[in-house]
Amino acid sequence: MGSTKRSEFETPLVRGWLSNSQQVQKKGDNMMSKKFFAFCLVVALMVPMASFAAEFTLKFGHLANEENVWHKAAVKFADLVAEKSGGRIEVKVYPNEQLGKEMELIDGIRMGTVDMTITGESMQNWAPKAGLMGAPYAIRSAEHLAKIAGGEIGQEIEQEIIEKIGLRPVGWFGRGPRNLTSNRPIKHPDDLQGMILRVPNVPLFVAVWEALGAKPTPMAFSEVFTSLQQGTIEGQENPFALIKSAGFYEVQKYCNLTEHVISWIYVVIGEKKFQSMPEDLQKVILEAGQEMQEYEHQLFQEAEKSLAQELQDLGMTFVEVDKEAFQKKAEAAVLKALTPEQKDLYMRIKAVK
Ligand code: 2Q2
Repeated sequence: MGSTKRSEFETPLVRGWLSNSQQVQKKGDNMMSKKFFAFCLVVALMVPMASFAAEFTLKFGHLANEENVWHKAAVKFADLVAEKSGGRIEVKVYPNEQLGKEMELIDGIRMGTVDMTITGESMQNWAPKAGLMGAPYAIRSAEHLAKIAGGEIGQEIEQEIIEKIGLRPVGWFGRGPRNLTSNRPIKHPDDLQGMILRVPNVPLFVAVWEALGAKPTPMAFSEVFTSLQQGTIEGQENPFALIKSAGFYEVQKYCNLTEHVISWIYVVIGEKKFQSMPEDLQKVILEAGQEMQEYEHQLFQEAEKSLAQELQDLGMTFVEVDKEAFQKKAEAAVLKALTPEQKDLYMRIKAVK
């Protein structure tokens, strides 16, 4: 490297210091002394940091933005963990898929480059039972959802997620119904006619929307807004909360009330990372997860009260759909797509009163 290239440490102050110290040195020593100075600076900066460093630093990435209750709950988790562990665990939260897309984060946790994320039915790609978290028209209401996610079936799914993916759920968040947004009203499956529709990477969603007559395209969440804006996709489907926080109302006129999926989502930590922690810190993670879940449930319920009105105030037109027609076609497609083991679980979900 030529001696003309300035070191990043050469602020005016440093340059003054360097030129003074260089006066007493031979010309050939200049590069060496600059490098040595930079080295000393780095060491000096690192020493105090090292003495305060946490024993475990957990990188927690997710797809929602700072406005979304998921993010607020994630930040709450980080605070709770810091407090309960007396600073021995630090959780760094990265919103907006900054740390990677949902699928990349799952891979990252498996490889050990990421530690935590928020994920749900996309885990179907590794754990078949997780696909049932988002089976269209299986869960009927928030009450039904709480019985499934918080009951035996939820535990069974959590167990499979730990065993097959190596992700350990530390809390779950209930979600509002998923609705289809578009730039033309969709009242009946017949109105879809080849509509290019973004879906998350969930094989069951692809199968169902194909059967309904659309052209479903799996895509990461962070790409949806721009793709809608540019018209490479015509619609997407999500609960009110993400439609609002991601600003989809700016690029979609209609919110068609299909309410096709009522699901929940998990906050997960890599099982290997979790098992590498001493027992007292594992307890901290699980306790903080539980408190985060309660905190999120409150925030969620509060937000849900006004989201429909807010989206309409922001310019979206709500469309009542022929839900029976959607449900009939979707259910037939679900039954066709499921393996016998998945079908058993689907039936058990539906049978819970
Ligand atoms: O549309 C999305 O990307 C989100 O609603 C979620 O990521 C979706 O529900 C699934 O990918 C969850 O695993």
